[in-house]
Amino acid sequence: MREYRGTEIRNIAVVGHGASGKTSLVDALAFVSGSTKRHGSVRDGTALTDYAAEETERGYSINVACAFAEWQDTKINLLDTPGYLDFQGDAIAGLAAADGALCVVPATHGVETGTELMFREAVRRGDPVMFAVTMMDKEHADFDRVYRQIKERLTAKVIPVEVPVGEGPDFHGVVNLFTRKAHVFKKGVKTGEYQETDVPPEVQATFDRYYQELIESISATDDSLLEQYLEGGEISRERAIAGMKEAMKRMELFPLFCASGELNYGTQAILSTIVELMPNAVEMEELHAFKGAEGDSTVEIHAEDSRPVAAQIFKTTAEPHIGDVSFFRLFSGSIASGDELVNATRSGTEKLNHLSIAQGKDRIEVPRLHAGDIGCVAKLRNTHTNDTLSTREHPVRLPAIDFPATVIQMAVHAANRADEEKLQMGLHRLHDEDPTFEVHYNSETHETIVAGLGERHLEVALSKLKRKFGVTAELTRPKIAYRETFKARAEGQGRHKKQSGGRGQFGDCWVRFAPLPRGSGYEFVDQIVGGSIPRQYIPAVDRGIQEASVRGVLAGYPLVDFKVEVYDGSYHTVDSNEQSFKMAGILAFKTVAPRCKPVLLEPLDEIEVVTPDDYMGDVLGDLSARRGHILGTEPADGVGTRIRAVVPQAELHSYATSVQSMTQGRASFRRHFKGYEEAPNEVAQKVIEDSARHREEEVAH
Ligand SMILES: Nc1nc2c(ncn2[C@@H]2O[C@H](COP(=O)(O)OP(=O)(O)OP(=O)(O)O)[C@@H](O)[C@H]2O)c(=O)[nH]1
Ligand SMILES: [Mg+2]
Repeated sequence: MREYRGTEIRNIAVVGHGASGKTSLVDALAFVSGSTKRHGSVRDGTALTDYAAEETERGYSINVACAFAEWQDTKINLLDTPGYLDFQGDAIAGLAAADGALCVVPATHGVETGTELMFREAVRRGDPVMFAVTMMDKEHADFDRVYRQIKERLTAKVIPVEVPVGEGPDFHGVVNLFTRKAHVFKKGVKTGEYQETDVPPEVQATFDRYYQELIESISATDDSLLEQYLEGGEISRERAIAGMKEAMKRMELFPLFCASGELNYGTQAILSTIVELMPNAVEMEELHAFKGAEGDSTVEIHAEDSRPVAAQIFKTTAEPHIGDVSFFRLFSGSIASGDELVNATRSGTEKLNHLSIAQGKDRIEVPRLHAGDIGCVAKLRNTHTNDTLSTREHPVRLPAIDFPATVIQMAVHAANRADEEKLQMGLHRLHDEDPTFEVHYNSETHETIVAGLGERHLEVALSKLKRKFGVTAELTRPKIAYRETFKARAEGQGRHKKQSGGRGQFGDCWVRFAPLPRGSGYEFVDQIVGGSIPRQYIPAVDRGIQEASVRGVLAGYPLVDFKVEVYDGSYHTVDSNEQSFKMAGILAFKTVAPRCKPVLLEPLDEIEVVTPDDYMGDVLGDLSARRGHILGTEPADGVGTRIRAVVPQAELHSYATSVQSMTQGRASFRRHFKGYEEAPNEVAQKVIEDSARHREEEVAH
């Protein structure tokens, strides 16, 4: 394979809703270009870019995966992305590595939530987008309907550049509006071969209608073209294409194509169009990187070989026998196999052994990669997704990919206790592989918590744990980290006295407890006068109280937000020591705490739901049913309404799943910890009873 320079490279993310035909289309594009020898299939588990065991087992994409098609002296890098919302992080990573998006919409189902989401994300990033209506061969395929849907739901600036010949089982060709030629495919031949003909009579009327629309749309984006058009002049194909490419860059036009990934119909036209209309890797949008490991000063990044190297890792996969494979976009400079680079974020060096490009699961070694290209390398020592590799002379950090925030949390346990250590290691490796999969230890509930983008996401993570790290793990509903606090002041004594043969123990203190405002924590005030407790023993009283307050008196949850004043006590010249005064502190807590009107505090999250207005009533009603307190609503640009509410964590379990099903997957939400509030009495009673039962069970065991 020859070397490609940036001007001969296109980086395209293939995005869309789940099961819209992206993986099948990528396979078809690579196959008809001749870059792969075999046309794989998602159903058989042989598709080029669905090669992870988790993907072939389930029949859908989970990881962003790279393939390429060499076409018309150009290397088209295709980033196949997952459509399910649970794996959205990888779809965002795919867009981050690309300069343009191919948004796939099935001719049968049309525009769905995932289509909308990914289209908007591509536009937000300023990437040109082409639409491909796939599955044109399927029963009930309807090109016109999908076109209208895109127009209504996504953008009025979509414009067909092709017309299908036949639809559904009769689909057998595409007519290009620019060339006025039809590609007619022979039934049963799946190699992408076609015959070129004039516009078939049965599509002439549609052709004329769409042709008119196309030329008007392009003219509308360019004054000189408009003038030419209004004066009745013919617009040449070259002028029209150049006009379209410019309009696409400004996101004023989004061309629409049609194809069947299964039959390889219409795929060559898509390849040619990517070469013609999509920006090459050197034309990428303006990009700045931060200089050095810290600091905000930036430097412009250009996809030129002569510039310093800057490559960003957008995906890492951990494989049992290979180790980590890091996929990167080379945004600037050129690299050769064996080069040594630095990771400015983590300040280590990395050697690029066996520099490669990926064709699905196959990695093809290459001697060199030029600015703008996408490649991969195995076994980097300490470089993870989102890190930048650059040179020692010009260390830079590219802006981090903005991965979506997690929406679901579960507790995770190794099925076999002996595997606990392997579990922790595996979980952290999974996080390195996928930044949207998070792990942390909750020291209040003593549970390891995993967080992700949905139930499916966490379930797939468990499969990976088993396959890659040999650990069987289970997910359970996370315990809620309740706390306790006081509502009233009280005072009393803690007296520890023990006489056991030799030297005794003696400690005695008088303390006053008082509630503090929410979030103040713990405060200890020494008010001893006249040495009723010697100086050196006072910190021991403090320690004793703190130690005891870890288990509150109501339900054993940590006691917070209170003040302790120690104001009197007594001691014994021989028998007193630190240990005795710590015991006195513990006893004082046990005596005084129950008199301070202890109450249960529950953790609350602030959540923000963005929903189309159609579902607003349902979402609000549901939030109220979850004891939510609505803070406010406001319009959310182009989507519907943004609702802000504070909801107890105990009521938010599997909220992500409920809100998805309530809104047909059209709402999105974010949550973050807000604080603690007193739990309503009936909630508190239940928690206290549960905790008492739990303690009884523990004693019984
Ligand atoms: N008849 C027909 N079936 C297709 C076509 N493209 C895809 N399919 C089938 O539709 C199903 C989904 O296709 P995929 O290519 O996996 O879709 P995807 O968009 O990659 O799905 P995710 O990875 O889940 O986002 C598979 O069973 C394919 O075989 C097509 O053009 N025609
Ligand atoms: Mg797929």
